[in-house]
Amino acid sequence: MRASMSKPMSEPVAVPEGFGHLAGYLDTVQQERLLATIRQLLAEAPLYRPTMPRTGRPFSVEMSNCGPLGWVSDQKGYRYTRRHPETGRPWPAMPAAVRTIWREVSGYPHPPEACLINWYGPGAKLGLHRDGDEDDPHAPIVSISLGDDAWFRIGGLRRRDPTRRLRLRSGDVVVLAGTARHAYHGIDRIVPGTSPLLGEPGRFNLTLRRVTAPLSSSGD
Ligand code: MD6
Ligand code: FE
Repeated sequence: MRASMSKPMSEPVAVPEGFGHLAGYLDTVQQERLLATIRQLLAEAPLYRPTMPRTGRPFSVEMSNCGPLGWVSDQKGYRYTRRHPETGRPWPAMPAAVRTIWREVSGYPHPPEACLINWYGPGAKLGLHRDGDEDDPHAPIVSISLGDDAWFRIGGLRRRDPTRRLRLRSGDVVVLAGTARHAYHGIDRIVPGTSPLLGEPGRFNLTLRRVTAPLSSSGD
């Protein structure tokens, strides 16, 4: 057949084992409450713009953290710190609502230690990456989206593996466990004006991580 001689039909790409997309996990009231909590945290630990290791290029995403540890990036590299890089103050405590979501969806018996807060203005994106700065490679990562829709891209364990994209909406929760925990993923772009939640274009994404490997099964 002539048609099949030209461009091959693209095959659907499977998501890696351990990937979970819990669409609409938070209802509107829960989203509004969590947003108010995030805004309070950001008054204490303001968003700042990280820079890339070596090149010092600024991220298009702005960041902050809550919890005992926070993920930071600057010319020295990626790492977890106990203090905000600009204010020098300890990160604010992780809100109970966030810890509850972790408990409900992570399937992991120890609490999260870091909650990275990403802010995407219109035009911001997050390049394809793997989250690999945590000592505990078995703990999943859980993410929560608030505000405008985003195109999330996920591939496999190698950067060159085929990828597929999914639309994340306000209130969605994503779990990267198992193989997916180590898969390449990123945000191509947000879709400004798709959610009324924030009252302005943009998107928050919270990613909850266990950083240290628990010493025992003591529950902390
Ligand atoms: C974002 N998310 O949704 C970026 N990482 O804005 C991530 O990079 C991510 O959603 C690890 C686990 C889940 C995620
Ligand atoms: Fe990530």
